[in-house]
Amino acid sequence: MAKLRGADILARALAIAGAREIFSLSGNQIMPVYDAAIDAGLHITHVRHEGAAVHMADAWGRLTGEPGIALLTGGPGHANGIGALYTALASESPLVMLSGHAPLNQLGRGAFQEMGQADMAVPVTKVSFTAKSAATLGDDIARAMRTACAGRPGPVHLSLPFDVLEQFVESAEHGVPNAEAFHAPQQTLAPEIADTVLAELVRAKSPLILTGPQLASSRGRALREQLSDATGVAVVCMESPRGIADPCLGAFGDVLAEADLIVLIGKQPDFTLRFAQSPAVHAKCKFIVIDPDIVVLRRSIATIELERVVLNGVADATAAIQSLIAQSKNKLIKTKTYNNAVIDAVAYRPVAWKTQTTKTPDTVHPLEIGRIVQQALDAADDPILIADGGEFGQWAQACVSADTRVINGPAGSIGSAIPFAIAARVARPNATVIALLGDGTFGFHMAEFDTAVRHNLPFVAVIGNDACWNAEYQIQLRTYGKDRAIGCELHAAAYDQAVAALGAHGEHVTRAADLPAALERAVKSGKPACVNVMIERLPAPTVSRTATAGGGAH
Ligand SMILES: Cc1ncc(C[n+]2csc(CCOP(=O)(O)OP(=O)(O)O)c2C)c(N)n1
Ligand SMILES: [Mg+2]
Repeated sequence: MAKLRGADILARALAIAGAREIFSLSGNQIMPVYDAAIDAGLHITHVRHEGAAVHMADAWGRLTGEPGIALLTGGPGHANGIGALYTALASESPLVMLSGHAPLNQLGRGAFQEMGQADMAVPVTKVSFTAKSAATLGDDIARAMRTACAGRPGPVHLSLPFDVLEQFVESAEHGVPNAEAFHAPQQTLAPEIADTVLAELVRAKSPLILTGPQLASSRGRALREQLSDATGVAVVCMESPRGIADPCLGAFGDVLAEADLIVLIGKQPDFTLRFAQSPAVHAKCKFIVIDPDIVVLRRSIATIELERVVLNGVADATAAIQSLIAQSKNKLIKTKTYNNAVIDAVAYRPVAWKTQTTKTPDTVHPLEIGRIVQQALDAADDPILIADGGEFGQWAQACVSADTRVINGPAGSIGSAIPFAIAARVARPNATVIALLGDGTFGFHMAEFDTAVRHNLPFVAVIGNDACWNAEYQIQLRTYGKDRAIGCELHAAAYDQAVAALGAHGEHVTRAADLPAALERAVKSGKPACVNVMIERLPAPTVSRTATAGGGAH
């Protein structure tokens, strides 16, 4: 009978699950998996920092709906990956972080890189555990992948002790589960409950449906549009740490308080929704809460207060939406005036934004960058927008859009844009990927330009370079005064030259008139590219019909 190593079982299990792309940084503890990857036909994108591998797995999860796989070495490699899990957790993105681990038979004796890895990952994962034997490793992988996608999607961690990876088992049949074992069961919304939700939506004067970041993908967007068409009720997806003040949601904050019924589908009434309290939400507004997780559901009801919750239920967000669409049976609930008010508010941007230009010489206004990048995205067959960073990231999210967008999300954690862009090219090899990010943010994973060059994964990073950690600088100006600004200055660094030295294409732009040609050269270079655009230090936009164009604190 054929003998298989634990590492072979792992690699075969991933292949059976369809997870052929692995984002990884090598290390002693995982070299058996690299070896096994050859026979299992797995492809490895080898990065320059473990955090980048986890961000890539995160973007993969969001873009494909299947768990992204990050493979890190044990101890310090594992520790480097932990921070990036938080971004994925908050964005409800399915991924599996596999980390090498000291051998089980050496634990407690000071093994090389011995560390309580599973414990370390607990706060930033749905489930975190350590494999115990080669014979059960296949089931472990299946459980990890199922869990990542089940209910509210999110990251899962599995540590892989070296002796487990090297251990032999007698037969493949016992070790590698079949394909079904990797798929998560769905929690559906019973038709009677869906009927009750629909009846409440009909009864309400100004109903609104809110979803969480899980529904931010292009698949999610399509589902939201179907739900809105079927019910005549606006469906708004929230995926920003600025919550109702997310400039991408326009003047949404202006109309939210008029809602008399809010249906939360997998959306938590957390800080982004100002805990569902007045004045952001009307004190008399009623709620229907549907959540895949009973613990989160209970917490949400307590936050909102029981007497305001007319109905609650446990169901997966996508399954709940599908059930509502099915039960509406195309008997369109008459579109309400409030629905149009919400759509108008979300689409609202100050008129002045269409023409606004910079006031400072040798700089470009973020809105000018946005207009030019939008044209490039609109001209592409398969555009993917990535946005990340402080004040510039907020501008980018407010004024640039694409059907497929990946942002740093509710975690408010900057730095993931370059890994996101690279993973987007792995997931969609023919896509035009444009990332907009601040100069501070660019520095986090600048070395991944080398990864993109080595793996031939072209994308364009457009930096809004204000030589500053401006988001924090603006806090200092607002809160402590101009003469109390400290520590947040950066050089107006030549990031374009830095990436050129790594084999990528670089452009430096100080005038809006030069940007279209620079961007075109960057896209056409066929290389990973950085367009380093000098900008003013502007506060992030606040979009409200009562605020002045282009300014305002947040
Ligand atoms: C991982 C992480 N570290 C620090 C912060 C705090 N932070 C938020 S925005 C920001 C400044 C970002 O600078 P840059 O990318 O240049 O954008 P700018 O605000 O200058 O437009 C900082 C430090 C954060 N959100 N996440
Ligand atoms: Mg900056």
